[in-house]
Amino acid sequence: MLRANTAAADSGMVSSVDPEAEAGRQDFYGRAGAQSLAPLWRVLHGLVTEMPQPGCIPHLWKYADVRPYLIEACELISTKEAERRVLVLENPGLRGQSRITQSMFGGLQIILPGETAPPHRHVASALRFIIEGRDAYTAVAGERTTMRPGDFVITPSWTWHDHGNESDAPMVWLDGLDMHIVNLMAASFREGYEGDRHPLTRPEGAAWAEAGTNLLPVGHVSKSQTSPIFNYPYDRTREALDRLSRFREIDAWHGHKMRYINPVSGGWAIPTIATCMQLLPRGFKSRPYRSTDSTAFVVVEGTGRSVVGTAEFEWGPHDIFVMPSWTTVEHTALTDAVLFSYSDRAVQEKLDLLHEEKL
Ligand code: 1HN
Repeated sequence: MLRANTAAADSGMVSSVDPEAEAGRQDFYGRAGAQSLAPLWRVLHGLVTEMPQPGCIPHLWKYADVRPYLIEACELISTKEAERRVLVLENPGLRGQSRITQSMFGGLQIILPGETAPPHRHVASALRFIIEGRDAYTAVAGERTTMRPGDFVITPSWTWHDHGNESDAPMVWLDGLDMHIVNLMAASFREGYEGDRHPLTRPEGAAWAEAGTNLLPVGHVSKSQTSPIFNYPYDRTREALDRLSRFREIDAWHGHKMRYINPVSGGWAIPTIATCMQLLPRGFKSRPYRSTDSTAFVVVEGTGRSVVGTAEFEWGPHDIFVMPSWTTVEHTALTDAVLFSYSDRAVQEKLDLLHEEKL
């Protein structure tokens, strides 16, 4: 007979396992297994955990340590052969899985002067956050945008995209993708384009003219839940943060933090990936905060320190660090500092999963 404490005992919670009774069950487990049946009571507490078990751990990538590997990769493989020359930011708690957090992909892509990355499309949505170099382009659905450091660029789900660097310096950006969420639901498709470039069908700046100034063309119909703006330029973001900081009371947990929105709906710019930019004024020390959306941060400007759980990170421009789910974070800004961040918050909010705690 099933005792009330059996589930706890079998999951290691209580040490009152009766070895005789357990031995007697083995035969049952074997026969049930042959029928593709398994006892829930042996796994229940691992399935429904008392608290988030993020798997990913706090981690800091210093850009100065990473950059030489990006340069070396350029000598070893072309964009043509690699398709995308990306070094994956592998969370040390999730090695071999191409995850920066348990739900998000993060990688650094480098493209050299004169190189192009061929067109393709996929169901996974992507963000690019520009780290180094200027004036390379990405083309999305037939429209080019020129990218500069600090720009936040979107590749919406299932849109053709290719990249090219017509500048005279290497260009590096962070790629953030949601394919682990897509793959959880076995909803992934990918397609390569015949030819080196997808045709340009719209002039550069078209998307911004249509949706970038709190105006929309009369009769505009949204094709998707993703923002029609696909480049949020840093100079605009930085100016907004600066002006904001002059008249708004600072948030004790987040500093001056703005979310990137789809201006049509007011929702997140990408339906699956929450993206934010925050200004931490010099000397600001945030109060402890935790939330269930494991988050990757990219330092845009300034220097500071973050305590993430038991880890302590000293960061400067271009460094990248991870705050796992339900792990307390405290930021200290040594100079005025600007942090970009992305997470699965957009999904958790829609599904009523998000929990947060402001201490
Ligand atoms: C991808 O398509 C790009 O288009 C970058 O630049 C990184 C990582 C995994 C899967 C697809 C790109 C990617 C990616």
